[in-house]
Amino acid sequence: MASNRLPFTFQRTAKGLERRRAPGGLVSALEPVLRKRGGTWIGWPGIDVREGEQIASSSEPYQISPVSISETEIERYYHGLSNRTLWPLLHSLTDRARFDGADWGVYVDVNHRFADEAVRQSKHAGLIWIHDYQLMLTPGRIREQLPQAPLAFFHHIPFPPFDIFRLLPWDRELLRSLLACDLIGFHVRGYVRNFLDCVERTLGARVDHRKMVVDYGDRTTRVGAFPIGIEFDLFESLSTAAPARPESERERVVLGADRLDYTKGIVERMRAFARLLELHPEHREKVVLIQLAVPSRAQVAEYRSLKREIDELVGSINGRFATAGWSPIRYLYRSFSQQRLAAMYRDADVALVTPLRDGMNLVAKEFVACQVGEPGVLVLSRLAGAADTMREALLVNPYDEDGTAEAIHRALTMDEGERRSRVAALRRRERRDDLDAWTSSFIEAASHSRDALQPLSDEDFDDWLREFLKTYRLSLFLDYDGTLTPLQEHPDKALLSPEMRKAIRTIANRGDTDVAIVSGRSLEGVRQVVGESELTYAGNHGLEVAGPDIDHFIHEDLVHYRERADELANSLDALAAHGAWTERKGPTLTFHYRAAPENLREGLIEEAHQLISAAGYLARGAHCAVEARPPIGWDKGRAVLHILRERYGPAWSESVRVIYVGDDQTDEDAFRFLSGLAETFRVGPATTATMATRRLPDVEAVRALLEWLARRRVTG
Ligand code: ADQ
Repeated sequence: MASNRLPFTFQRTAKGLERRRAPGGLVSALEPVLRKRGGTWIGWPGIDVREGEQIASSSEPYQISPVSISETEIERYYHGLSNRTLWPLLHSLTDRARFDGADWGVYVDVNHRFADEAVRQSKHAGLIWIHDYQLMLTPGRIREQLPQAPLAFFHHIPFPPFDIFRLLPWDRELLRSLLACDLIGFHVRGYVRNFLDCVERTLGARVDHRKMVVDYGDRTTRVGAFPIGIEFDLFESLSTAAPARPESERERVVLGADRLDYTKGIVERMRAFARLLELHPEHREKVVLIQLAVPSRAQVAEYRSLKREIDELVGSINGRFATAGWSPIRYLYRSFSQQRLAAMYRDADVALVTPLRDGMNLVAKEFVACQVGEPGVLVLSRLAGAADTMREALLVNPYDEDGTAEAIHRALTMDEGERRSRVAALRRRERRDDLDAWTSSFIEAASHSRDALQPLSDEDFDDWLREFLKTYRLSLFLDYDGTLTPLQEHPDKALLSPEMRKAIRTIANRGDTDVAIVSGRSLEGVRQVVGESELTYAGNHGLEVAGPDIDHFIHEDLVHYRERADELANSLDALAAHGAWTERKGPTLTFHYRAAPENLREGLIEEAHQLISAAGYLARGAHCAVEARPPIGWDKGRAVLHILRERYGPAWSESVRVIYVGDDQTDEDAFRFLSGLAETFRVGPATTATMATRRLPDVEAVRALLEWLARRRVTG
């Protein structure tokens, strides 16, 4: 399991390392899970651990694996991107979100470090389970290294609607990484819905909203709502065991308990309480609001100014209403033990849990578990995930001061019968859906979430392309190796299947569609292997083009490279032992190492790169190959533009629709050039980044697409 923090955090003091429990709901929730089940907890220990410093203790029945993060990294990764960007944005508090590219860079680095540590620790793991918004990029990196490992993510905070999530400049990267998981869990259905909407609209993933399954490229991910619970029995027994409240303290208590965070609505809550005292003066001198606040994120400026704001507000409300023997608000800015908390929950008449937004909120649940004596009343924000299930609470809108004040009044005056029945229903549910139930259901779902990819159907293509194609002429661009045929050890073995050939032929014969094959092979090579005379061909990644209505094109700088290519090929032949070989393509060449043994590959790649650069070529990695390309600023994107202009004139975009299907890095040049101008499809593994609008899992899916294009009907 990996989360930003370990369950405890260290501080360096004069006496040496001081260990404390880490604050917040995530640790409250996950510590018991590992305590019961064992495992390895990967996380940040709160300090930069120095050589020789021992941080694990023998008291934990699980392993600890610290990830070290320097102070400057914490500033950008944690205080920066996590807490100044993702935290407010995912809570839909967009005004507070700051976007800083330097923060993002460090977030990437640190997430990769967590991933690499998880990979190291994963040998015997039944499940790799990543937690929360600080580590959203971790799954993608793990998946690149462990294509088969069971991998799951739980998101502890809200997931906002598409219109908010897309404000994030790095939305695609985060979504793509999450889709590397087998299972992604959220607290409630609303967040699931938002997430599905985001991957569908941002990445063009295929989503089954009813089954809550996402197909993206070659992967399937299950998404689900798993409302977290608490250790109900623990809180119940702590509150039963706690000493009774002294008779002298007879004032009625309204209780708030939160990390000091602007999402928790502490300011709004205090104002609502003051409003109660205005609207219903009968509560004066009889009721107090006890607000507990755990210090949190004090390094972030917003949190420091929130603290000042609350201090001042408490002063002003107390100043306004206090009498000789009574102050309305008692504000305690510190952490309490679970025993003390349980006693305070039990003795409160009303719990005020009024966040402006909250993933779930455990305080509401802990309060309910502690109602072992006189039943209290829970006033709960509709905007907390907890409100989804805790329907028997008095639900309020925390932005509505008067409404909240009236709800507090109603809670304070509610008769015992109603209080008892509400609390009983709430307790029954929380006892049943406790932390154990949550853990089991999540782990159970994670172990069953190896869904098979749904084959692409006509419905998918209808959705994606029908409107786009409508009455237009279609110009279809297809890469060859890896797109129309599976990648083979030797290019000679990569031949079109009869079905694929038939589909291409039918499309080309329709009269309203032109087909071009754009390949890294030489022009002659690709023309021969496809062998359909009426198509357009672009060879050498577009450096040579020929086809109907197009003058034979050879990039003018190529002549300078013919001889050099021969020399380079000869020197690469020296590496040709162990099955590596050089494909000569006229002015360019490709060095293939697919047949070379794994342990020699790294050395071969490095040498090939050196020889290629020394000859004045650009070396570019491809599928088990290194390409040598002349550095003349021409790529598949330029070639596509050349073909479109030659065939349809400069205003081509007014008369034709373009579809491009490709599977490798060189096709990305075309995807980039065509973005917004075409529908583009990237074939293959979903973990690679792409500029394409959609993904196809494999060559079979390309065939399905071509067959759909072959028989599509033109509608008016
Ligand atoms: P948090 O935002 O930290 O958690 P929450 O779920 O309410 O919020 O948990 C707070 C925890 O802090 C509770 O366990 C509570 O007992 C404890 N606490 C509160 N006041 C305290 C005090 N003064 N001293 C000591 N402890 C105190 C995030 C999400 C939530 C989600 C959880 C779990 O923001 O929405 O419910 O993770 O997924």
